[in-house]
Formats: sequence, C-alpha cells, structure tokens
Amino acid sequence: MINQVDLMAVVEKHRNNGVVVPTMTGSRGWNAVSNNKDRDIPLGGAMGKASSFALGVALAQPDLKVFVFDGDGSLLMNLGTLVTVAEKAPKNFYHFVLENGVYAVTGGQPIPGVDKLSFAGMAKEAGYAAAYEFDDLEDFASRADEVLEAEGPVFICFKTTPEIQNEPIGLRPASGVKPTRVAIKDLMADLGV
Ligand SMILES: Cc1ncc(C[n+]2csc(CCOP(=O)(O)OP(=O)(O)O)c2C)c(N)n1
Ligand SMILES: [Mg+2]
Repeated sequence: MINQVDLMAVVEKHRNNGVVVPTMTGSRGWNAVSNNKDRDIPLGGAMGKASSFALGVALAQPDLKVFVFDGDGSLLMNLGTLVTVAEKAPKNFYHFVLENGVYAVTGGQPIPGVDKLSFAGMAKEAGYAAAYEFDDLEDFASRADEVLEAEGPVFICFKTTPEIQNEPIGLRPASGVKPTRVAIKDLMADLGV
C-alpha cells in the first residue's frame, strides 16, 4: 500500500511544467506537494470527470504533459472515459488512479468490485498505450523515469492507503485547495490563452 502524499512527491519531481488535475482526497494530497499551483486544476464536485476535463486540456496543449489523479470511485462513475481517452490517444496524457478501495471523502464506504476488478486491465483493453499497477512506492520510484517518459496515453493504478474523512462537511477544517474556477483562470493566465 502506498501513501498518496509520498507518491505525489515522487510525481512532482517529474512533472516539470506539466498540468496536474487531482480530484477528491487526491486534491488535498497534491496541494501539500505541488510546487507550481498555477498549473494545477483541483477538480471538485464533478465526480468522475477529472480525466474528461484533463483530456480536453491535453488535446488543447499537446506540448504539455497532463497528469490526472483520479479516484477509484470516481473512475467507476465514468468508465467510458477510458474508451474516449484511448480513442483520442493523446501522447501527453498520464492517468493515475488512487485505488484506495473506498469513497474516502464521503466516509469510507467500499467501492463495488474492489477485490475483483483490475483498473489497469480495463485501461489496457480500452486501448491505452500502456497500463501499469503499483502497490509499492519504491517499485514505482525506481521506474518513474521510464513510465512517465513513455508515450501516452499511459494509465497507472496505485494501491493507496485510504485517508477517510468522516466529519460532517460543515465541521471539516478548510482544505486550502483552490476552487476549480479560480484554478482554471490561473492556468489560462499562466499559459497566456
Ligand atoms: C455524481 C456525484 N455523486 C456523488 C457525489 C458525492 N461524492 C463526492 S466525492 C465521493 C467519493 C469519491 O470517491 P473516490 O473517487 O474513490 O475518491 P476518494 O474520496 O477515495 O479520494 C462522492 C460519492 C458527487 N460529488 N457527485
Ligand atoms: Mg477512493
């Protein structure tokens, strides 16, 4: 099992000037490690749509790498995205799923199929250029150059430790994560588009 913030610290070292689209508990994790917040779009609310949004960015900015930190419950809600991404085949697209086995941000309810399905298997069969699965951070860190330099679309499933949020939403401490609409404006300003 992988700690998601430790994982994200490894990815941050490889992002260079790339755009990062985290969602759900991944947004908090990424906020803790990102060194270029003008190029981050934390996607809140639109469950399952982080990869769809990121696909649009990748197609519009083919010279920039785009990295998505999807949730496992979120990806299940929009499995068709795998087929759409594979069809468009953006070479600059890196789709990570944080497979923590639960809907962590809503209290830790188990996702369906967790011990049966293979997200990497589904991505491969949908037609991604490459698909990987890691449950050990050292294994990934030692191959990160190879995996993140490969031509996309690349899919990587990480088996992560759930960080369950159980407090009523109104009682949770502020996350410090930028609202999506602000992040979009900041990214456009940074890219000059
Ligand atoms: C269409 C829709 N249904 C339900 C929700 C409520 N909701 C927000 S986050 C979430 C769970 C997300 O789970 P996952 O993608 O696995 O991310 P994790 O919390 O584990 O990081 C749910 C059910 C929503 N935002 N949109
Ligand atoms: Mg989850």
